[in-house]
Amino acid sequence: MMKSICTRGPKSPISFFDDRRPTIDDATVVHRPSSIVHIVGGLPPTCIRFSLILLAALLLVTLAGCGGSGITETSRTEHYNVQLSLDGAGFGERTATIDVSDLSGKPVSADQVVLSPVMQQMGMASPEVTAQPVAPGRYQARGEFFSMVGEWSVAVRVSAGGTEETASFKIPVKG
Ligand SMILES: [Cu+2]
Repeated sequence: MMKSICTRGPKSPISFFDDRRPTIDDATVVHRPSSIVHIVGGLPPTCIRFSLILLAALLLVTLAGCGGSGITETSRTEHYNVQLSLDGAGFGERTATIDVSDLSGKPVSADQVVLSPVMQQMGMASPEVTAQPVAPGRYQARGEFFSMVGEWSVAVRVSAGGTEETASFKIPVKG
């Protein structure tokens, strides 16, 4: 992509991106003080813009691909809106933040909020974790919720005023 848009004559600084063998001309380009600014400075403006967009896109893909990015999902039960935020949907220890509000948006102070990760296709389950209150309507739990790549479902059981409601979340785990 880069090549088709950016390629000009063989002596242009763009020859960086060519995969042909280096020539003397290329060598002089390569051996110039090669700061990013220097390289980018030699490109036509459309190329610079395109390169920056490409760079940003690559960064996003990289972040999303390694399970390092967070996930936030919401789910409604009979009386509550429940939001589950995970700092990542991969293996290892994760932090889950659960926000519980009533249908008018007021934070719910629950007696207990329990997180229960299950992988239904395989009949697998991770240990349940009781979340601790950290702010009005907000609960937090840490644990190794996921141990396998695939679709997990996380049930969040909210107990308040003697009744219990369960919010379900589908979490794609990438490992
Ligand atoms: Cu499994």
